[in-house]
Amino acid sequence: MTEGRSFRFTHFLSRHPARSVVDGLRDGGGIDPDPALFGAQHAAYVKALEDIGGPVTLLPALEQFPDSVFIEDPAICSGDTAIALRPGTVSRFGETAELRPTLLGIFDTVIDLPGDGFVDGGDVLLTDHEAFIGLSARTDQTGFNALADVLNDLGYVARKVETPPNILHFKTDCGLLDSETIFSSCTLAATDCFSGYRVIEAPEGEEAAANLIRINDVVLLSAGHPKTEELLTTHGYTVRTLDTSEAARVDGGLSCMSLRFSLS
Ligand code: CIR
Repeated sequence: MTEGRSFRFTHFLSRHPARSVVDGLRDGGGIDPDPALFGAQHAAYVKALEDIGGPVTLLPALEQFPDSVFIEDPAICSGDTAIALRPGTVSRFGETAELRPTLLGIFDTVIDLPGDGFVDGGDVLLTDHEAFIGLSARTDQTGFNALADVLNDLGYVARKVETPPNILHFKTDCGLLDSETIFSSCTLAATDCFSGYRVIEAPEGEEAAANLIRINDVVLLSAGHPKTEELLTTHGYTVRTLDTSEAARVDGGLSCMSLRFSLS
């Protein structure tokens, strides 16, 4: 049963932000996140996952990895399978090894990304039958080839996308709304990478809203995007907003802070 597998989830994995998140990677400098406020926003995020989805396995902070709260990047999950990835930036290389034992305890199958290419989970958007994989500063062609093969065996056809420059991850600028519909920044949508899908574009000035996540019957949206909230509500989606100001200070958003899956 693959219908709806891209947004119907029963379980979640998340990792508490470390105090070292103040050293998290970010484009162009910018002020540090406040670890206490980040912790509070993360707790609200976890609560929302529990409310609309199900149990969240909350892993402890990893102080040696400032960006480890962004647990989406070292792995991909689909059904009873997890794929342990190779993140494409040196300070995050070790996150996969930290996460792997947890994956082994949850999933029937854990596949290590074959070869020596790099993929960040933030560059992969799964629909029910396709996998959009964005080449980026973190995800390379070798990684794409390896992941495409693995995902093919799980019933996904891979689509390669050239993520426009200045966009960190493919999913920085898009999110799934339902099996046929993708919410995207105008910049990403203009590449025509979503042909075959209905696309709803982020209103002008609200591009950061694009990193939303659909979980069961609810769309989680970053707070502070009133035009997007109204647009999505008008389209019939049930929207819940969450404050992600501290994640945004280190280039993170809603999708990066959990792995979402459905166990049989
Ligand atoms: C990084 O640059 O790796 C982190 N500061 C942000 C990662 C955000 N992850 C994501 O969009 N999937």
